[in-house]
Amino acid sequence: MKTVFSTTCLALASMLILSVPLNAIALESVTGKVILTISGKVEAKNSDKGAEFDLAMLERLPQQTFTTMTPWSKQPIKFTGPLLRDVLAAARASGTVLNASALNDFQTSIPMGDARKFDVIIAHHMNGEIISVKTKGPLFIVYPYDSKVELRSVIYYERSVWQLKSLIVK
Ligand SMILES: Nc1nc2c(c(=O)[nH]1)N[C@H]1C(S)=C(S)[C@@H](COP(=O)(O)O)O[C@H]1N2
Ligand SMILES: [Mo]
Repeated sequence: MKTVFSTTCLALASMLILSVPLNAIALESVTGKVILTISGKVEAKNSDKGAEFDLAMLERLPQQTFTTMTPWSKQPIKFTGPLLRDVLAAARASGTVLNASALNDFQTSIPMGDARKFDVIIAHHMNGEIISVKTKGPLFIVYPYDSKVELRSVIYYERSVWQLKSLIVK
């Protein structure tokens, strides 16, 4: 009886040890079109390239919505998307800098600290609609410019990558 019990305990314990970390590390596989690839220093990979995301995966993360003035319009714009820090956490990214690239080949570096300090989002909806590539989509890195004076500067406007396609974590 004692042996059966300890064997069961051992089996349960090893199942826990094996399954918990694996579930925590694994990133679900992509079923739709890949719109964001995070490579470099990421631990949760779902492809050779790194951590790939389709729209549904980004929409399953907690969503933030804010309305802010921007350099792109005279009217305030409502943006919705997951927090950059939550997307990075999903990819288990650790590093100091993000090298962001856009569909139009624009590139810029974003300090990782921005994701912690500010509620930066990777927006996939603008004024309640999917963002078309023509209108700076499908993904747009947006800072809550109206929430802090310091964010209304060219430093952060330049880091506001529209048509975002990839992030390399350095
Ligand atoms: N994809 C993409 N994102 C970009 C840029 C760009 O050329 N392509 N320009 C950056 C710069 S330098 C600024 S100041 C802001 C505003 O650029 P815009 O007025 O040309 O849209 O977007 C940033 N994001
Ligand atoms: Mo700029």
